[in-house]
Amino acid sequence: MNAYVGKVIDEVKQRYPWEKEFIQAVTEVLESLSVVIEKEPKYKKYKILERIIEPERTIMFRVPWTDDKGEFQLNRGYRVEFNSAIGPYKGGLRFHSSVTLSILKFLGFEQIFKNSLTGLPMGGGKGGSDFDPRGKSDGEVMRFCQSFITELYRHIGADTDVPAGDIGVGGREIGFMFGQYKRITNEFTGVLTGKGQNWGGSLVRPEATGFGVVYFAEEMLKSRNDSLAGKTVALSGFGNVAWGAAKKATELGAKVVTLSGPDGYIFDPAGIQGEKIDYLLEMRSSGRDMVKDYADKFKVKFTENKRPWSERTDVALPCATQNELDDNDAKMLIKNGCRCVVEGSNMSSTPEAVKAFLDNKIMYAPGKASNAGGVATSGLEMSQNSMRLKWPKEEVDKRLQEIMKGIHVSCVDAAERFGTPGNYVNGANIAGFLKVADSMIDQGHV
Ligand code: 2IT
Repeated sequence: MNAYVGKVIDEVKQRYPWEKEFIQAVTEVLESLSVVIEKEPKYKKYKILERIIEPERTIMFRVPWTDDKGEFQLNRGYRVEFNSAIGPYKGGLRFHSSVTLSILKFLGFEQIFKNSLTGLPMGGGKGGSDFDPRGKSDGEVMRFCQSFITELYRHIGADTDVPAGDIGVGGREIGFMFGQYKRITNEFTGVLTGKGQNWGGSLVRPEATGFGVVYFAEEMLKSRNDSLAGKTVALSGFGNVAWGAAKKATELGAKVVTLSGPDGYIFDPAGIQGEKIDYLLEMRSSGRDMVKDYADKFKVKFTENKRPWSERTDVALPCATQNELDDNDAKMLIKNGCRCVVEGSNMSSTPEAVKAFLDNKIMYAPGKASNAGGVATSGLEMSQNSMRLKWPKEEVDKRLQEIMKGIHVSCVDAAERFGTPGNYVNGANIAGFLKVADSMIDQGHV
């Protein structure tokens, strides 16, 4: 590893020793950049690495709300405005009990490179709260969202910072937050994406992350004269990303056989298709967060407290959350003949799992490349909002497909140009970095 890169990684570890996920994300990206730094001394001269790993601004606040019994409740709210070199901060909000500043810094950092890869003018940001929507009533979720925005509204804006959904934040939450933002500011603007179809949302945005993952997988397979048709797919999660991925993979002729939740995973040998895919939406809106409901309804195998990676499949699409696929899982997948792993969640695989994939020449795509379809379509929603018009479904889907193809080409080209052909990790990190880093140099030391 390049000495400057090593020094910057060591400094992050010393400065923020408790930020485990953030250190993991920084280490992965910076290791990929070693070869770029060797070739291009300007990045060291302008201290780009030190600057790019420090958020431009971090907002932390308390979120008071009242539950249905009238009791006072309190959560912590955050927005990490990481990098605005190529556009307004853009990235989702996550509401989940596991949310910490480390998680949001890792997600915001990944978002910088992901957004750059889309080719659209979007900077990187992420936010959220340790609020857990599970088991909460609509009224409680609304009061929480209103309180959250009552603080956050002053920091965001259509040309400043445009949040969207992530885990625990879907159409309902975006609606409540948009309503409160509009009420406080007296402005109807594209300040959030993932909006409802009647009030500024883009068609295909709900499906976009999952569709994009599958379009990317298809591009990877195509580069080896192969395709998804006839392949068996292991999918994890059952939320928004898994839903879109199941839909599109099935449409392209693959058979999706697993789903997972916090309670375990299901195996459906007949394939998750048709009304079974629609049932994912019902499971999600029930707020129970249990995939066992699927097994009970469709009478298939449920395995408690396990992930689906021990099943024999050709392709794996992890679509649940970070570090959901470890060393052992990777080895099991490889042993069982899986040849293609495409991440739907952010940083799905641990560093050891990634190493196992690369060492074994598995086609592996990191989330920041393969799940960029979600934020890309958010970018398209912003464009439509600015123009005050709405594109038909076919137009949005066509643009999404083109963007995913473009990201695939960027990754392949950068990997090849910097000496590691076929390595999508290096390709994504390098291609995403160059545009942001050069923009930072152009704009001076700010
Ligand atoms: O991780 C992600 O890219 C998202 N949660 C979507 C962000 C967005 O602004 O649409």
